[in-house]
Amino acid sequence: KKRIPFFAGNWKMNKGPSETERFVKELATAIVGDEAVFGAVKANEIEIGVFPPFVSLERAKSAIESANALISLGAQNMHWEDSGAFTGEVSGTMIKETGCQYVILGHSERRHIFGETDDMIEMKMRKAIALGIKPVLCVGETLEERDKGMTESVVEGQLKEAFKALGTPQTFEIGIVIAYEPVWAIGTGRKASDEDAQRVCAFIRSFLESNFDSHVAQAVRILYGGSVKPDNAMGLMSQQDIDGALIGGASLDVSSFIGIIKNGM
Ligand code: G2H
Repeated sequence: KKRIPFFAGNWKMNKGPSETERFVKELATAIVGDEAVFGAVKANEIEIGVFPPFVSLERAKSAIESANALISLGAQNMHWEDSGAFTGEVSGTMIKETGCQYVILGHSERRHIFGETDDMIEMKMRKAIALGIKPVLCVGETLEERDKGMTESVVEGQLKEAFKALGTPQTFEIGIVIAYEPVWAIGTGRKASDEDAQRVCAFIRSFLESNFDSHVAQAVRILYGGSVKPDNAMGLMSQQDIDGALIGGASLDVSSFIGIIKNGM
């Protein structure tokens, strides 16, 4: 695979500033302490990223800098406007100022618990790209949709909506990442089989090929997310079209996060 595998830890609503600082230090030490992992990160053969809650981003940034750690940073969400009367929201310009290179958009918990619509996600996609923040766009079907054989049509619909106004292949040069997260596999311990995950990720790549071009299809990294653990990372990561993992629960602990990276790289 020519694409650089990305191991992204989505912390969800876990770790405030102090815990974040401790964790990032510990993670940096673990990365440096493992020759294979450190060598690969330094050579730009793998990428490791963390996605803390908003209030912990700044602390994460300074801990990453002071440890000189090669860890990418992202937020878990953002608003599509720069500022204004949007109580409780945080803008893309703000997360950019705190040092985020990435932002997760359209995570299923945002879609299902907080009612985020395809339209909102599309506006966030456009804003993130305009600001130079790389979106990690999440797509995936529910169990009901899967049982009805609708996986591909649901995923295709979500992709179509998210990329609606992003018509040209050049848009992708920023480094858009797509994460396939079957909703029924998230935090449930029920990972999709390697073959199922591969099939949908290949479908996503073919969507990129037919809607943009083959260069985009070959360049975009597609991650799998949903109950990734150290013992299932190898099988997933050896699939042709899976270029990394979006890891929730198992990214909260340094040894399991490193375990996934080591087994998956
Ligand atoms: C899916 C994933 C991270 P978990 O949401 O985005 O979480 O690994 O806990 O299933």
